[in-house]
Amino acid sequence: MPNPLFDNLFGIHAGKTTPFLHLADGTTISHVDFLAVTARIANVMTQNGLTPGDRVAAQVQKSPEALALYAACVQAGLVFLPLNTAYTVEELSYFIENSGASLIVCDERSEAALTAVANDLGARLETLNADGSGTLMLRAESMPDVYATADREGDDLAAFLYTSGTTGRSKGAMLTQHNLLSNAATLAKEWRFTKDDVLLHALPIFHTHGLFVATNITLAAGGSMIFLSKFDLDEVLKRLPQATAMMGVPTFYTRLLEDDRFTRELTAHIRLFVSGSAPLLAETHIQFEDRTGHRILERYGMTETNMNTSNPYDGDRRAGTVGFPLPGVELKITDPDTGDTMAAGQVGQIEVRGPNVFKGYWQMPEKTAAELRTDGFFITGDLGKIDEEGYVHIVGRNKDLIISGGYNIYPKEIELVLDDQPGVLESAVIGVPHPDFGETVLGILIPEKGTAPDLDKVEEAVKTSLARFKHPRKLIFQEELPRNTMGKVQKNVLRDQYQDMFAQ
Ligand code: MCA
Ligand code: AMP
Repeated sequence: MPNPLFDNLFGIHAGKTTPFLHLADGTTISHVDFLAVTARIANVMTQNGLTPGDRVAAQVQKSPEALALYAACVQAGLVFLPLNTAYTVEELSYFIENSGASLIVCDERSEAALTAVANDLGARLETLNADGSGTLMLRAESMPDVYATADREGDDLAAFLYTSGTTGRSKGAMLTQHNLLSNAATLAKEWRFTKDDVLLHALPIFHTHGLFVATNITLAAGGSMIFLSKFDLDEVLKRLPQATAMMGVPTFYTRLLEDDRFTRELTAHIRLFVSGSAPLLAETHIQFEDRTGHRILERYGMTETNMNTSNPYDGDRRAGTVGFPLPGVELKITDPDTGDTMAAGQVGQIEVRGPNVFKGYWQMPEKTAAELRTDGFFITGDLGKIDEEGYVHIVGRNKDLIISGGYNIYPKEIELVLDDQPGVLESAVIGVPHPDFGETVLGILIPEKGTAPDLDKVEEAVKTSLARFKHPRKLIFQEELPRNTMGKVQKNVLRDQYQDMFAQ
């Protein structure tokens, strides 16, 4: 029975005893062993009563078992919903409830807090810890290591990835099997991945970059991964000589460049460095080439679309650009007011269409209609232009978004928490340049007349509600916010005012 995503990424490796994952402790996991664990987990989920189309919400540390959980969801036809390990229980509750998950998989440490959420929903709960322990694997051990792969069509859902919005409410982007498979196949080909590739994988696996771009491409090409639990500079430097490719957010590359051990010799075995998720400064690109002789290949994508553009593998990888639309992807620049296509060289909003573009937001038809046109073009919210040679440049954002170390942060979500605090009249959250994270979060508080909000209490409230990476790195008071004649807060004025706040 067909299941395109499983068959083409996982099933094709049946019987292969060659390594799929190289772990930090020097051991490896073969494709055969990985598939056996995958089947065992799929059996646990079926025994839990899950059937194709059900959602599985997972907030688990990066581990081979966590990756097998993703594979098992694909094999059993379940919709995988990976969640950032930094999310608070408050944030998680929303995602779990909104998605109507039938199974929650979490670290033992969150079990108590999430049991109530699971009970409310009538969902099952299994635990999976960083070392592979927990109820999920305990039950998996006694399960058969084969599983009758669920029948799926290309248009069936494979994953939900939650992405925040300018209104502060997160939306579940529905990605189909075909969205994921078509993009993996295109990228593997464009970036010349083969079975001989060894990808240094230091990204988290709860986002598009680490899960779909890095992992799916490696699987599509039949290569292997040095699978590190996180980006640890020493470990990455140690493992680079064994890898042929690496993918990262710009912070990975600036951190490497800051270390003298990062040399041309150390990267001699690598054939490709890829950067994305946030803008790579042209100066980082140039500095990287000077140090290593490698030109980083920058590409551009989104949760809703997977990857849209890429600099060329052969040809000029141009600093400050995100290259050309991928084969099968149409990209146009339109006037944000009229939607009309703009002439070459002019700046407008970026719209994309192709097999990579998601199906819509889960149970949010109005939001889907606002961003996904009936003709299939998706309005990305990014501002850009196409130059005379066809290279796409991203020049800004038409959405209020901060990208810190590759994580997206929507100011509205933080402002809602700040505005709620006693003594706070209103607030504005902005992104300002940061040497390590690219951008970081600054919170500006306007106190109510005659009051002085308690900063400790404000910080405590932020901590309870929001993941650590969203916390303002600094909170400052101001008497009032700059506004235009329409009364809209002029965040550009604030950004200019505080742009050197974290400068080195
Ligand atoms: C960790 N912290 C952060 C971030 N990461 N704060 C702001 N922004 C971050 N990105 C917190 C930590 O909890 C810690 O808190 C403090 O900041 C410093 O931590 P540090 O040890 O320096 O951080 P780290 O653990 O080394 O992590 C930094 C990182 C990581 C390696 C850059 O954030 C990372 O792996 N980022 C990749 C994100 C990613 O995969 N994005 C792809 C999204 P405390 O001070 O309390 O200790 S997919 C996407 O965007 C699209 C589709 C695309 O195109 O790819
Ligand atoms: P996400 O919501 O995590 O899917 O983030 C997608 C956003 O990240 C895009 O809309 C862009 O604003 C940004 N992004 C991704 N890749 C790049 C890149 N190479 N250069 C600039 N911005 C990027």
